[in-house]
Amino acid sequence: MANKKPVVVLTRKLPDAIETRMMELFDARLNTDDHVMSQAELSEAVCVAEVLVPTVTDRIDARVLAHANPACKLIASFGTGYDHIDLASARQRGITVTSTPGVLTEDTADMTLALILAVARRLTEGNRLVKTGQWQGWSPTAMLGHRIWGKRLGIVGMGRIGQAVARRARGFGLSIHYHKRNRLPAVVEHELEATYWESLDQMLARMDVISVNCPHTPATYHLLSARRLKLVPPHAYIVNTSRGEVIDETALTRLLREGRIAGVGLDVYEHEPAVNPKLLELDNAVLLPHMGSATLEGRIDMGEKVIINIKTFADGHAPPDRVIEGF
Ligand code: 8YV
Repeated sequence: MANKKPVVVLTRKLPDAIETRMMELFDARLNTDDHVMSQAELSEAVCVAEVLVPTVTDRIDARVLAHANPACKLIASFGTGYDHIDLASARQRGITVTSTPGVLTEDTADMTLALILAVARRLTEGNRLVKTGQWQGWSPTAMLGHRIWGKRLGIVGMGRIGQAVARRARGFGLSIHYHKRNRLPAVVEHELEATYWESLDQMLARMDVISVNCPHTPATYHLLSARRLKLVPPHAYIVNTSRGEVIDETALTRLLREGRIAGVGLDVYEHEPAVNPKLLELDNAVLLPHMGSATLEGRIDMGEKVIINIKTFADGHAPPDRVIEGF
């Protein structure tokens, strides 16, 4: 990249401290009203950008990338997941792609535990009861949820976030089980006191709580398919803070409505921001608006990572958080 400041296009509004620093370092073009860019706007953005900073709300597909300025050589995504970017097209065009791994692990794991507790202990129902003035006072049989202490937690995908969930869950007395393509080293399994299940089907059939913590890839699309969801015991809860596409949302909704799954805690959806309308009607579905990593600290850390990736790249070095290299 030449000596002048690179043109960096931000598709969404980022925290003030990050935008200020980006304006000092780069020729940064901001999205001040934070609207979600259309595909046409994204195409225009890559046409002027030397570096594009997209987020999960942008679909950077082959058609968008076809408009890329030949000088556009870096997509420095603001987020850990990169399933919104067509990596094959980026690679073909010699565009390097980076993400922001590591800095939202703990926040997302916190939210996973929050969802497990919220579903099992009916937090949102209780909150609604009080706020709508319908609470008539304590009763021995009111608002009964289920204990999580002593139950089995099955983690689907045991990467950084899955392991952070496991560490927390042990503190809540859950026994840890996991399924992952590649088994963890024995020393890590030992530290987490985690039991490995090579067969996802077998694990799902024996858990009390299931947490989805794997990324969305072609291999994990509908990993929790209608067939697999039917293996889940009717008393079990499912939480997902990863990507909606990993679960067949239509099948999940149907099984919930039929009482064949006890409850769900979802932070992500298959077609977000759209949510299956039938889910909205269910008391046993705790639904959050993709806020697993939404802490100010986390967003600033993510922004710092984006800046480091761009700066390193602009200075002629390999950026640290490469998903693919375009050179
Ligand atoms: C981010 C996420 O906030 O990083 C991810 O993969 O799912 C979110 O928590 C979002 O991706 C920002 O682009």
